[in-house]
Amino acid sequence: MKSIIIASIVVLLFAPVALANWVVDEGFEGGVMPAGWTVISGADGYDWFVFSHANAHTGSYMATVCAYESSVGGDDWLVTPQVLVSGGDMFEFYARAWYGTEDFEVRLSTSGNAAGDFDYVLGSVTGLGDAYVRYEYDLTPYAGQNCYLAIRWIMDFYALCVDDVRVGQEASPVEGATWAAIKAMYQ
Ligand SMILES: [Ca+2]
Ligand SMILES: [Ca+2]
Repeated sequence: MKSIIIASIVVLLFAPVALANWVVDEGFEGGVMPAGWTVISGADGYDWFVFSHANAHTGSYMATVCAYESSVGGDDWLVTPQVLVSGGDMFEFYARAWYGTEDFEVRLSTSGNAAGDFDYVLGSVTGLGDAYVRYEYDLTPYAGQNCYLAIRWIMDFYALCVDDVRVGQEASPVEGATWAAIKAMYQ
């Protein structure tokens, strides 16, 4: 009985820690661009959109963008909702080329969500092939700031596919360790 009471107290005390989780966790399974997301097209009028295809990383849907003319295509931004960043937060996603290879940048804005606001380049990828690769970026340097994250496609062959975009962090494992430590004290 004592252990049940202690366990209950521990759960109550540490529930907020356990709830710390992804602020954005988007697999695009709603079938349309989710509320709060923004897309910015280059000159060709082809935008990022949500599409059902076997190229999805998980489920049926992914976000994708294509272009048919390299002269005007491939300056296309997929922008997350605004997120208040906490220390230890990550920006992660999966990306692949439709075929051939594709190039893209990963950018962050601490102001607005227009293309010119993304002053910080978190990563620059060239030659991504047609198998999914997981990318992750530590957002700790931006803790305490309201940020937008963007994937800016730079056309190489034809199209870029993105799925399972997350901002934040996994539920902390700390509560498990604390629980064990407190149980040990009373046993
Ligand atoms: Ca998906
Ligand atoms: Ca475009």
